[in-house]
Amino acid sequence: MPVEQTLSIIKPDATRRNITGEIIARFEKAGLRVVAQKRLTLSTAQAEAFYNVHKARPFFKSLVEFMTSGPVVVQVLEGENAIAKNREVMGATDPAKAAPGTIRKDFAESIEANSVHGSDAPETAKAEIRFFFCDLEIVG
Ligand code: IDP
Ligand code: MG
Repeated sequence: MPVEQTLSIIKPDATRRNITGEIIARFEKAGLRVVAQKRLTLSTAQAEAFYNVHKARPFFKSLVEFMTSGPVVVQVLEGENAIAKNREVMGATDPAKAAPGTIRKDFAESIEANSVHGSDAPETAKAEIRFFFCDLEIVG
């Protein structure tokens, strides 16, 4: 299986509850390695740009407000099949539909405040990593 990198965000509902370590442990136990990481607060313009693909969706404004409501931890995760593996560990978008043992099943507060983001394909992973990190900041 190919070694991939994917962009992960630990969202404001999780930083507020001080559970970033528990979430990172889930990634590490699944064989994903944190090769870049920083904590920051997104501006409205940054959150709008990051979620631009969803700008026509009814939840867009609320999503941007939520994502700017507190700090996030942005990370590059690396490992075999990292993009799909991360999505598996995260669970479905809606915690009510997420499989047992997934991050969203165990930690998400709602379909919006669902604790984590993960890239969904190689092209989006590349663009989302570049959105937050330069090459110097990614250390395998
Ligand atoms: P994903 O994060 O599982 O890839 P997307 O469909 O890409 O899900 O949606 C991006 C984010 O938008 C979700 O993680 C969640 O925070 C929010 N979101 C998605 N669908 C809804 C909804 O129906 N209501 C409110 N927020 C939503
Ligand atoms: Mg998505």
